[in-house]
Amino acid sequence: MNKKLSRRAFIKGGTLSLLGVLGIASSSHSSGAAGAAPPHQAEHSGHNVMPGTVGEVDHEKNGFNPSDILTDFDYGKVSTLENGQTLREYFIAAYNRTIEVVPGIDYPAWTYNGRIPGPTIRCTEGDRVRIHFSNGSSHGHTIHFHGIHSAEMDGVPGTGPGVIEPGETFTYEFDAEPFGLHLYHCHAFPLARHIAKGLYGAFIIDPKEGRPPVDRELVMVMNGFDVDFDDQNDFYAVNTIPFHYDKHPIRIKVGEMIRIYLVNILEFDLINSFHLHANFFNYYSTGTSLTPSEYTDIIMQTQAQRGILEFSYKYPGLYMFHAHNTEFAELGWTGNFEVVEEE
Ligand SMILES: [Cu+2]
Repeated sequence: MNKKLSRRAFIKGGTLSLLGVLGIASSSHSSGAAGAAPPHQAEHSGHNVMPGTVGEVDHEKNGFNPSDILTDFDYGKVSTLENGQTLREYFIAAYNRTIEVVPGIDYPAWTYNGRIPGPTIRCTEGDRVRIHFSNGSSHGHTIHFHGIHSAEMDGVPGTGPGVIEPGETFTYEFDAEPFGLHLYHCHAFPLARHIAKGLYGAFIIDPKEGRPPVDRELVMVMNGFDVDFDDQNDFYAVNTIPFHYDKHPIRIKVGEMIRIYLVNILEFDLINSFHLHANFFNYYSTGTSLTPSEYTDIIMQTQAQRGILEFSYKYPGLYMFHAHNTEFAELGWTGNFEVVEEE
């Protein structure tokens, strides 16, 4: 890619014309143009509210699909310790992997378990969490968990095991607290590079008594990709692939209670946001209380900030959700809920 083709140039030069050079064009089409669109878009004709990318990335080759990541919770290998405490063991390996971020653009990513975001680690407050980490990549990495634990288990260079070098392993272990929505990420330096390359994931600690039941729970990790390595993002997304939920709307039913675990790990930009169309949601900042901190249709998060959203839709239809930083939305961070009547 031309080094001069920075993100600002993308935008200044008119996103679509420049993206067109890269084999990307507006997929916003009228029904009359739908016949010329690739088959997957014809199927979803009318869903692409935003201009976006044409075609589909190779999810199989990538090794993960953002539609599956939404509901893919890793509860670990469960057993009981002698003291009666629940032990959850997780196996996380860091390795390099090429990810097709948008059709035709491969990104040399660093991953936990070959996917971005890494596995959604889920446990209950008070559980013993044991993470078997092995580094199969070509660089030294760590896993730094947000939560309460000893310095040795903090996953930062210079403390405890420090950086886990290629070929090495380390077992992080701690009691899960406090309940809430947290995250984990690599803390090796340069930090921005290690995060931007893809080493992060959501970490959910459920309250002992659980949260009130809902119909569906979804995980959304807001991220971005700097594909030309100029320390500016070229694409933005939820769960890695720009425009994915725009092309593949998330289907829910009228009246269904939805809970979203929303984490912002976006590097290089100070603030990210989430806006829900034609609706309002209860927001639980960091998920550390069962009482909502806000009733709103937009929240903003800086890097590592996270929170839980709860809502249901009153009317059927197609509803957008996206960053209200419109620049981010136009570069991929946009999606749709397809709300259908109860059958
Ligand atoms: Cu790293």
